[in-house]
Amino acid sequence: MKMTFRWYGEKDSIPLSYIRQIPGMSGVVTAVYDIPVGEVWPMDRILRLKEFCDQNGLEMEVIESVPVHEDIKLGRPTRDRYIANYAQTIENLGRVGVKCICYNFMPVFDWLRTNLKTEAEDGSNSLSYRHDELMALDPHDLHLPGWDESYTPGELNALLDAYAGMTHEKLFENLVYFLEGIMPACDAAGINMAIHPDDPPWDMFGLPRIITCDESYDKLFSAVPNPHNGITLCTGSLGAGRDNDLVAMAKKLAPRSYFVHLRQIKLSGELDFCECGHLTEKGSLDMYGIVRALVEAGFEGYVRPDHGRNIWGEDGKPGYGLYDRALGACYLYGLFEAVEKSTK
Ligand code: CS2
Ligand code: MN
Repeated sequence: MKMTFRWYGEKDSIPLSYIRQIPGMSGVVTAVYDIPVGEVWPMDRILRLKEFCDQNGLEMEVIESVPVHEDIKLGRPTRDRYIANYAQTIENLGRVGVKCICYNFMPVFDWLRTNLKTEAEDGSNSLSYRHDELMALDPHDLHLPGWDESYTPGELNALLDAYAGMTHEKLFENLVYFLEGIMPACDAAGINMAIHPDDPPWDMFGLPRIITCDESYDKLFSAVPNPHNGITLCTGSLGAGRDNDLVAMAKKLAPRSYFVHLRQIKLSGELDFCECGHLTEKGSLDMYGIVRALVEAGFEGYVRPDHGRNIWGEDGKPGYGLYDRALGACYLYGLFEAVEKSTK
């Protein structure tokens, strides 16, 4: 296992010099953030990022994310150009030693929450989701904190219209088309693709979501068996799905899990949840059981603590402050050490 930490590049308020001081850190998970989605990441930008990491003694073997252009998800004729660009970015990243690329295939929106600062009894705060509140929102006029607000209202409406009639089957076919298009570049570069599950793992505003449960992965691997077609096992995303048994999934999916996001959530009601500290006793997910299942199944990929709370007066980027993720990293590192030593 290699423990990593997400770093939002030069604009991140958390310096790499702090990240390297977190015990057990092998590297950071980062990205080039200011190239428009769909365009090739130029070599000089990638090298600059890599140089920052090198200077701070941190590896840059995982990229999160190289975003997928909506035209690819929609299956528009323009997708071939974007897929070729994506393949070129893979080639460029391979040249600097990147081994794994995290991406997602959610239409229009990435993760969705209804409150970014839900107060807990101990005075900390974190992200939470209330299904009734989300359903009351109008996707055409959405003002949700945290989600990608780079669309203008006009663009957003046009995009939502373009998805009208999109089915799960069609979206899945478009994912397969994309993967088949980039697998040769992954083979050549030695890079594993790691699809992030949908968060939360159910349809949103009538938009289909297709990476939500165990069967999604059976379908994914049988459609594209190439071993470079892998996954990011995100416990907090999948864990909101009440039928998902994360310990069983970790065991089964370990060989294709090149990247693992360990995020803890506390479930309530039928679909609601609140993110919380990483410890097993703090939430609904058995972190110890998940780590044990991964280790026993021979997992050797990258791990990072996913989404921390705001603690100690920090007012961090939602889910991505320093303190609680650092605590999470140490706790998770300890779980891995104990399980690895006891299973030898
Ligand atoms: C991440 C996702 O912050 C998060 O919730 O787990 O945003 C993730 O980076 C993307 O979905 C992966 O493409
Ligand atoms: Mn995640």
